[in-house]
Amino acid sequence: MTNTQNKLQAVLFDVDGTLADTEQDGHRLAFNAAFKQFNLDWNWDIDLYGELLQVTGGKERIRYYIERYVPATLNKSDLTDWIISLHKTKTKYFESLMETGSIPLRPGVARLIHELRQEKIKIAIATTTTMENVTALLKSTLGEESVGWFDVIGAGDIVPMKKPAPDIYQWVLNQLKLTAQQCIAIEDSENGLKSALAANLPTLITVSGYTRSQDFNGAIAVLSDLGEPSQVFTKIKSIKTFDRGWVDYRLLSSLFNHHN
Ligand code: XBP
Ligand code: MG
Repeated sequence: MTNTQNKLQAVLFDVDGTLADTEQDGHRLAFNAAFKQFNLDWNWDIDLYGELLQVTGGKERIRYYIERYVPATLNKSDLTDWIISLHKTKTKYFESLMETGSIPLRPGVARLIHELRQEKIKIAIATTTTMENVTALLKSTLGEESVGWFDVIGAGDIVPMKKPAPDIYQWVLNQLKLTAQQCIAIEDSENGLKSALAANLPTLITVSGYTRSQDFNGAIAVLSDLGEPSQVFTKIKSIKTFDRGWVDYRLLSSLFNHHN
């Protein structure tokens, strides 16, 4: 089964919730800080933000919030530009927050990235968030040079349709010049899983703060996290049994071969 034709060639990582738990104490706080700067009395608390997360993309999320909770704002003549500028301010706050180093990578993420690089397996990113945010997170957690470790980074508005549409994964696969059958995606959310599956990618889920109770039908495995030898993952669902409690290249390859 493991000739080069069907050997695992690349791992495609989602960012928010997968590399780091950025939503509750990262993006949410940055949105609220931007609202304050714009003299808005909006406050996205933890529960409300959980509801708003069903809409991927910050600008799209702001628009959804306006439509549902503050529809009078729809009368603004320059609404689209205003949302863009509010979101730019939010991005600045998110970048500053990342610079403080307050959001760490999730268990096993750094270890797996280092190992995949050593094994010469391509690594890529497919995310809804902006390139500025990806860069800020990578630099603060893995170091200045880490952005260059990724063969492809697909982020934000590079495709018109955000997850759960398959566009961002298809864009990354095109850039990698690989097929979905040569790769694995790692995701944390139902929207992310839908997006990866619609691009035909076998997908491993590591659940995150807001996504624990979502529907992960179709995933090749659902785990608590990527695990470490000293802090093993909990298996929630899997098509196969594991001989270890941390996701490494060997475990990913065996999941990949089992799926193919
Ligand atoms: C991430 C998102 C993003 C972030 C905010 O989803 O939905 O919208 O919450 O980022 P995924 P921006 O992990 O599925 O990619 O404000 O930069 O859009
Ligand atoms: Mg995610």
